Amino acid sequence: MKKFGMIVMTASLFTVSAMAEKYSGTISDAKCGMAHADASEKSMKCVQGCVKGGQAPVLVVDGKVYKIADDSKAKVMDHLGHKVVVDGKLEGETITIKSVKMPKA
Ligand SMILES: [Cu+2]
Repeated sequence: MKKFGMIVMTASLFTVSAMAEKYSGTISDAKCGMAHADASEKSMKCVQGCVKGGQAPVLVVDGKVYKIADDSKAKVMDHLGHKVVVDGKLEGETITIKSVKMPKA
């Protein structure tokens, strides 16, 4: 963790725009999108089912659906249907994820 912090600090000296940002949202799937942004148990089960069925996981933030970069998908597999705070970088419609946390209820 310490090493990571150093890298972030060093990087921020050069460019601010490349820094990761935090996004609060819900992990849903590409088929159901915003329909599952409520993080209810029913939504959770559907998202898990859809992703197992081959749908891509997505992040829903404030009613907008963002794709998750291919190399970041593994990071949300434990959080399908959950409300999460994602630390990552948004490029166009796709988010690259550094870390995923569940906010304290
Ligand atoms: Cu679904």
